[in-house]
Amino acid sequence: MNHRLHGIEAFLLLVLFSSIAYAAIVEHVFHVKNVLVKPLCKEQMIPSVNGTLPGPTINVREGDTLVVHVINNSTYNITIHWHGVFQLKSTWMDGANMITQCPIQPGNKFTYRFDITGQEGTLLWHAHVVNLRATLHGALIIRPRSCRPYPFPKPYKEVPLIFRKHYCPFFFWNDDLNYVGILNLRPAPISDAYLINGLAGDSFPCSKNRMFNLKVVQGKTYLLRIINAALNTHLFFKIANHNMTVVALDAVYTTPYITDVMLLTPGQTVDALFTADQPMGMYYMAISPYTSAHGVPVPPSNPIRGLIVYEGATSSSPVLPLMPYMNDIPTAHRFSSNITGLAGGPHWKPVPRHVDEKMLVTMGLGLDPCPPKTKCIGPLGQRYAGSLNNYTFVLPERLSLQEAYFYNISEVYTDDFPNQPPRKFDYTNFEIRTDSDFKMMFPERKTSTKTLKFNSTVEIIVQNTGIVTTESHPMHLHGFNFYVLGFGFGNYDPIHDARKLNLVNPQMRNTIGVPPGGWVVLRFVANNPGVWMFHCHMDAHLPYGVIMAFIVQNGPTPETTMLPPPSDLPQCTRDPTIYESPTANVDLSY
Ligand SMILES: *[C@@H]1O[C@H](CO)[C@@H](O)[C@H](O)[C@H]1NC(C)=O
Ligand SMILES: *[C@@H]1O[C@H](CO)[C@@H](O)[C@H](O)[C@H]1NC(C)=O
Ligand SMILES: *[C@@H]1O[C@H](CO)[C@@H](O)[C@H](O)[C@H]1NC(C)=O
Ligand SMILES: *[C@@H]1O[C@H](CO)[C@@H](O)[C@H](O)[C@H]1NC(C)=O
Ligand SMILES: *[C@@H]1O[C@H](CO)[C@@H](O)[C@H](O)[C@H]1NC(C)=O
Ligand SMILES: *[C@@H]1O[C@H](CO)[C@@H](O)[C@H](O)[C@H]1NC(C)=O
Ligand SMILES: *[C@@H]1O[C@H](CO)[C@@H](O)[C@H](O)[C@H]1NC(C)=O
Ligand SMILES: *[C@@H]1O[C@H](CO)[C@@H](O)[C@H](O)[C@H]1NC(C)=O
Ligand SMILES: CC(=O)N[C@H]1CO[C@H](CO)[C@@H](O)[C@@H]1O
Ligand SMILES: [Cu+2]
Repeated sequence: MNHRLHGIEAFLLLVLFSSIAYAAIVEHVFHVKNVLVKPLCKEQMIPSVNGTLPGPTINVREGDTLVVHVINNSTYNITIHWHGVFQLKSTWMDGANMITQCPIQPGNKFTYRFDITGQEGTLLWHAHVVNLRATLHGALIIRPRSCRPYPFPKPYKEVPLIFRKHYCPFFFWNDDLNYVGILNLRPAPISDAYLINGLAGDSFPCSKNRMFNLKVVQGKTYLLRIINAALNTHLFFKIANHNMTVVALDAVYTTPYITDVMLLTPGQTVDALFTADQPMGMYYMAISPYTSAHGVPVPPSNPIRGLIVYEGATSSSPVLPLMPYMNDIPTAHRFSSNITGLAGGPHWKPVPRHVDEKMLVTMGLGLDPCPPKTKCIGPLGQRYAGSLNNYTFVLPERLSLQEAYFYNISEVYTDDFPNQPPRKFDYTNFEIRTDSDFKMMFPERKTSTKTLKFNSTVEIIVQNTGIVTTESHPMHLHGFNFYVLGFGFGNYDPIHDARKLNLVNPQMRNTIGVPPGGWVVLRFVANNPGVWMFHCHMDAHLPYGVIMAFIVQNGPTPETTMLPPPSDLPQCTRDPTIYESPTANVDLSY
């Protein structure tokens, strides 16, 4: 047999292999329905995907097409967002409520269909309508195309670890309250427990016998695929007596980074190798909250535990990890800022040196006047409002932003998001000295977008402010990964700090915790036409309007031009019969 092929034959074979052998269509059905569960306290009716919590894990290979038929049999409006997926040429599939689509209303369905290319690792899918992602979420695992190894030793097993919060009682805000408007008249829901893979473990009396339990073989290495799906809490993660080696963040490979503690903001993921290299025994893993807005040191309260059990272990008293204090900013910052990207690794692209759009975005909370005859919970008796360059984002109500853009429908948004805040001030040490300072606390409510030329390089300095309080806000960009060129505390110094940016091997992410009272410098290439949200991934800050949206214009070719929406894209028409308030007996006692 002649094994030698001529050039063109080899090329054709390659094409065949890459399109047939490598790219599969992975198809799933998501039944969104309300189920009765009892994870902790009393039985509760909550929305779920297919009745499981967390929802189903989706496994694909890079290059595959994912097709998910979402059938909404719940009583809520929903969308599903594929958090961190680029959605190249599939911008209508991003699932951002009122940005790329109207919600799938109760009794309706919609099919998400998109390719997953140029990224590998762990991501998550979640609902993107008010706080429904509390229970509607799951893992999205992207493995290399067949035959391509990981850029690290092959693990013995892979273990997803999904962290979330459980609320008792559970309620949703989308029943009787306007999403953006009067929402923050009452406090955010109080979390009653954090859960590891749906289990609260032995820190809670009624879940003592339900603890996540990982059996390991001594000497073997496991790939932990860790997801923080909590609504509003940054979480520390540790395993007693063991180090872990981070190999990817937000489905981008990193230089291997050894650590005994991790920090994940809501929406972030970490892939880490863990070797069972300690004496035979039992070891706790634990998660505990990180709250950067608090000044006083607070020990972690009641960390949530899971168990690692070495096969053949006889001891029955597991070793406990010592968790960081709740406001341990240095530990959080070291982990977040120290990791570098795997320059030259799979899917790596060098940092573009030329910047076309330079933005400084002041980010944090501000205030919105309390309506007459109401009692508001914010400072000065006002309501909280988000502020990005002094704008509070207001979601459109009748038509998604992307449809308004695509069909050129006016009066839905204004394309005026500024490249600078309206005024320079000492951002992190805000004090009210003048009337103009006072006005700075009350941002303008708008649906404001920023248009980017196709393929332009955008640099955003995100500067946290102390207008209400300095706090770490995890900023999430849809449609792109950004390079994180630098981090710091205080006000960004365009001379000194600019010199220290990492343009060689910065980490790349889709969600970044901006240091409390500090800044990050992000850079991305706007090579994906469509409308993309940039927002805080603390769910409670979404209705406050810590959001803006980029409109990326079409490129010069059909390949770089936005497609029309699919014919079944949900519309916002209102049918009054199906909007009965599902949670009339909301408990407001806290
Ligand atoms: C969800 O449940 C349906 C049946 O109700 C099933 O056909 C489907 O495969 C399930 N999806 C996943 C991702 O497990
Ligand atoms: C979903 O609702 C439809 C229409 O009401 C019904 O036919 C179907 O059985 C429901 N499916 C599930 C899984 O509840
Ligand atoms: C964890 O890593 C640190 C730094 O590399 C090292 O000093 C320490 O001994 C390691 N601990 C374990 C349990 O391997
Ligand atoms: C890692 O953290 C240490 C301690 O905070 C710091 O000295 C070092 O410069 C950091 N390295 C990188 C690459 O950020
Ligand atoms: C969009 O609408 C505006 C105002 O209605 C009009 O001036 C403009 O020419 C339209 N643009 C396109 C591309 O249709
Ligand atoms: C911020 O917006 C508010 C509301 O429109 C306005 O009163 C205030 O002057 C703005 N701040 C600055 C510095 O422009
Ligand atoms: C985008 O810009 C890069 C760098 O300038 C260039 O190499 C590339 O061809 C451009 N892509 C398209 C699709 O125009
Ligand atoms: C569901 O979505 C429709 C269309 O956007 C909207 O009119 C309706 O108010 C929403 N219902 C709830 C309960 O939020
Ligand atoms: C809102 C909605 O679709 N509700 C349906 C859910 O499923 C049950 C039974 O399958 C139907 O009776 C509801 O009408
Ligand atoms: Cu926030």
